[in-house]
Amino acid sequence: FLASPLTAAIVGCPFSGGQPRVGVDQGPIHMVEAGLVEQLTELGWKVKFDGHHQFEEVNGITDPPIGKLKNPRLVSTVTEAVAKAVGGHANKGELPVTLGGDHSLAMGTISGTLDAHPDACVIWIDAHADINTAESTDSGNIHGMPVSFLLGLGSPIPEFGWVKPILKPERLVYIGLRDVDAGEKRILKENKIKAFSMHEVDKYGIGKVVEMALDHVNPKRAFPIHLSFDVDALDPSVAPSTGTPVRGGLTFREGHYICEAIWETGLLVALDLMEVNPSLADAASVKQTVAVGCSLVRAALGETLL
Ligand code: 5AB
Ligand code: MN
Ligand code: MN
Ligand code: MN
Repeated sequence: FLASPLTAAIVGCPFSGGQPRVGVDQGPIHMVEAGLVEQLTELGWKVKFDGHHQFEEVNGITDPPIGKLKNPRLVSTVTEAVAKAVGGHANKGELPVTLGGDHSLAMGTISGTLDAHPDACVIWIDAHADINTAESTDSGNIHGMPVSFLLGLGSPIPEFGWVKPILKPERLVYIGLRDVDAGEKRILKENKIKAFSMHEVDKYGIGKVVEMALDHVNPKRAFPIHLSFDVDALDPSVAPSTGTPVRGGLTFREGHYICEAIWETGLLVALDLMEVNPSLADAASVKQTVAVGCSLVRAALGETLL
């Protein structure tokens, strides 16, 4: 699905409007400053990076809540722009690597991927399911909702009219869940969405879990894969600098194994690395989290241990 020479397009998204904590917009800036572009070049990729996207111009819009949803117009405007950027790269056979920023951005990245690769499946690595609807959300934070928009669940919101319900429930699988709201559990069951929580990771081991996840979402290993990785899937001891840490997460190796195994399929067409927040925790923790973010991206783009 990718054109040669293999080209990665870094889509830096300094955006935090999908959640209340400042600083997550600095995640992509720190990851690029840590040398991500050079690291991917070193791996043999042609890397396109024309600077981080500029979202300031929409920050001034009048944006009262719609129902419980916070910053709805801002999130909609930004994610639509991200969809165009990611879709543009994917349609040229490039592999978009979107750096967040909060996970509401995935509304845009996955829309962009599916525009270029309508058959693509989504592997969502997260402590959370991010599948609340406008009705089920308690927090009103849209980073907890992108999946429901992509699936077309919940009542339509005119301000998000550009988001097409293009993701089918059977093309979505989760790994790493451990903090799922009651309403989200109901939504997962009702829509028969496959999820491997930390319970299954403990029970079967990560190797088997990734195999079962691929068997579910990509039985013939024929569909392109969009990997959306929320750094909070990792245990807070591994990735402390993130807005909604939850204990009991993936180890360093389990997180990397997922990325390596998906790269080995030869089917990866898009990657998100989300929710790195360099303003949370001490300097050493920030450095550690940024470094882990970069190494997850490298693992997903073919870095091997031998
Ligand atoms: B993240 C929560 N379910 O809806 C909500 O970090 C948390 O992108 C969402 O996974 C976490 O606010 C969103 C309680
Ligand atoms: Mn670009
Ligand atoms: Mn999360
Ligand atoms: Mn998330």
